[in-house]
Amino acid sequence: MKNSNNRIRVAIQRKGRLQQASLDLLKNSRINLALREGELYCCSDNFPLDVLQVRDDDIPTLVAAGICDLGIVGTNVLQEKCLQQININKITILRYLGFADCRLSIAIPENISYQNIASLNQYRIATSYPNILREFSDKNNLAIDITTLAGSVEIAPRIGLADGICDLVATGATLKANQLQEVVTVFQSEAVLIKSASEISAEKAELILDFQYRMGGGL
Ligand code: PRT
Ligand code: ZN
Repeated sequence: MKNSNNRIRVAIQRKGRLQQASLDLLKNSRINLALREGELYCCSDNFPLDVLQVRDDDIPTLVAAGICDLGIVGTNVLQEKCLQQININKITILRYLGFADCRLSIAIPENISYQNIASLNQYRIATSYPNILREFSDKNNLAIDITTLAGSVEIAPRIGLADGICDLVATGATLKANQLQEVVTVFQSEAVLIKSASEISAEKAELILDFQYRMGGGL
C-alpha cells in the first residue's frame, strides 16, 4: 500500500554498514526515534516521520513503488536495481550523503600480470553486481562471462569458479587478504538520499522540504 497519509516514511538499512550513519543523520536532523531492539518500524514523536528498517537491496524497490517516500542507500545498490528491474524515473536522488564511500572494482589474482582493459576479454568474473558489470563489459566491447554470487565473491578465483571478481572495495584489505589485485574501477559509490517520484500531497512535499532543511547543508 502506498504511503498516502501525511507522514513521511523513510527506508533505511536494518543492519550493516549504512545503518548507524543513517540513524545519525536522522538524529542530527533533530528527529526523535525511540527504536527498540528488533523493531522494524518506528514513528517519531516530534516530527511526522516514520522509519522502516529493511535489507538495503529492498530500499530502491520500496521507494520506486511509493511504499516509502524516502530512502538511504548506496548508489551501487541503486544502480544495480535500476538496471535490473526498476524504472529509474520513479526514483530521484535528493542528495549525496558523503558516507559509505566505496568502489566496485574488478580484481584478479596477484600473480597474473595485467596490461589493460582488453586483457579482460573472455574472462570469467564472479560478482554480486551482474547488471553493472554487464553494462561495463558492453561499453568496453568485452565478452565477459559473468557468474553471480550473493556473497564471499573473493573466494571465486581460488576455487576455480572464476578468473577474477568484481566486488566492492574500500580499504583494499579484503582483496589483499585473498591475494587479489585491483585492476579497474567499474563504479564509484556513496550513500544517497532518494525520493519516490510518485505523486504526493502538497503537505507531504512540504514535510520533505522541512526534513531537508533540518538536515542542513541547503537543498
Ligand atoms: O543485509 P543487507 O543486504 O542490508 O546488507 P549487505 O550485507 O548487502 O550490505 P553491507 O552492510 O555490507 O553494505 C551496505 C553498503 O555499504 C554497500 O551496499 C555499499 O554501498 C557500502 N559499503 C561501503 C560497503 C563497503 N564500503 C565495503 N567495504 N559494502 C561492502 N563492503 C565490503 C566488500 O563487499 C568487501 O567484502 O567490504 C569488503 C571490502 O572492504 P575493504 O575495506 O577490505 O576493501
Ligand atoms: Zn544488501
